[in-house]
Amino acid sequence: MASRTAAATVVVLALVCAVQSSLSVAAATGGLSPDFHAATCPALEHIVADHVWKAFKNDSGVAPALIRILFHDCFPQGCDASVLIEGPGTEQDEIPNRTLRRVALDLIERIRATVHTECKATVSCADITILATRASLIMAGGPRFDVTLGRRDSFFPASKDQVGLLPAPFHPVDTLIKSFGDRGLNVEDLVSLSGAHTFGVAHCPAFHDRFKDGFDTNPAIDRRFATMLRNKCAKDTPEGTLKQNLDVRTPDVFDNKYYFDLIARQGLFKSDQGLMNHTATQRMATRFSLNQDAFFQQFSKSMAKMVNMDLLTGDKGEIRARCAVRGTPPRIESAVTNDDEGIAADM
Ligand code: HEM
Ligand SMILES: *[C@@H]1O[C@H](CO)[C@@H](O)[C@H](O)[C@H]1NC(C)=O
Ligand SMILES: *[C@@H]1O[C@H](CO)[C@@H](O)[C@H](O)[C@H]1NC(C)=O
Ligand SMILES: CC(=O)N[C@H]1CO[C@H](CO)[C@@H](O)[C@@H]1O
Repeated sequence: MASRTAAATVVVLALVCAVQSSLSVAAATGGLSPDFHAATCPALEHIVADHVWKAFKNDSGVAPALIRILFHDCFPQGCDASVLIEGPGTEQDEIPNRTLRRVALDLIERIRATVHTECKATVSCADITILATRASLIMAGGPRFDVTLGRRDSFFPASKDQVGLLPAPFHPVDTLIKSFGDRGLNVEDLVSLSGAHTFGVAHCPAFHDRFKDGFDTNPAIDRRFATMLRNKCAKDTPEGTLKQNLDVRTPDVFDNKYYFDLIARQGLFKSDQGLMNHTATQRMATRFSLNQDAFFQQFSKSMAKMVNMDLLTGDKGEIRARCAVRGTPPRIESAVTNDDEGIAADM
């Protein structure tokens, strides 16, 4: 009898331990897991891959467009699809978001529609944005990064102040290190994630500081490159309509040529070129120019980190019915605050 009780106690203890350790794993990853949707939406990754491949075949620019949208989603208030909300007073209304590309925003919404038809509203726009970005990155030649799933969408766009946290192209490296640091991203993350400027485009207003009042000397820009940019942007009317490739060597491929550009002083933004001109970043940027595997490895690590910034999980936030349209948080008087999105649903 006593031994049966003891055995039962052992079993109970073992169960408690098992539950506790799975709880602490869940807590460590915020309740996310790689197979979060496996039972409720087994075809998810197929649906994503299918849509992304069609879009990529039509316009490979959808890959850089997606990863920039993801960065702009995650950095201000976390990866919660807040950047996808449209209308006055949203993030898309703020200057840094005015050049997010329609072709990628529409793709995300098309995927959302198919997924919700096949699986009901079980997958958030935030998870879809990440899966679509990952698929397109591989199509463009880039590395695969690990993702855990189960994010929820925000009820609210990020505030103007939060969007203001996004780094600017004219920022010196010290400022970039500080702004990434404030968001839990380190110097390795800054140097590798900036490598996303190895594909995609920019518009003249984003880089005319590099040649407007004489050629930039801090850090110095290649004179022929600067002359080319100045002549090109002289024809930019109406302002902001001309496009310039971020990577002059292989503009559409995700590779390490961006770091070659920096060595040749042909980084487009001050924020790019600065990485080759600051003691905290120069060695790593040089290493990435010499070793694409090293770049890809760090990039994957840093992406996996970025997509886990400040998530809404569990019953916080919502699964948005349309990515561009915010829902209405449940009305619970005591819990209604403006600065803690999702809390109402948490009650
Ligand atoms: C380090 C700080 C960063 C600054 C200052 C910065 C700034 C910018 C600016 C000004 C543009 C051009 C906007 C335009 O004129 O159209 C741009 C484009 C782009 N950025 Fe960044 N960015 C940064 C980091 C990142 C990160 C972390 C990623 C992704 C991991 C990223 C991915 C891209 C891509 C792919 C484009 C091209 C988008 C397209 O072709 O539609 N950037 N960035
Ligand atoms: C194909 O790409 C072009 C250029 O981005 C875009 O305007 C068009 O809507 C795309 N078509 C489809 C079917 O995605
Ligand atoms: C940065 O550039 C300036 C001039 O262009 C140069 O004198 C300085 O040594 C560079 N610093 C680093 C760390 O590369
Ligand atoms: C892609 C996109 O929707 N961009 C929007 C950014 O903000 C401007 C100004 O509000 C809108 O006109 C654009 O539609």
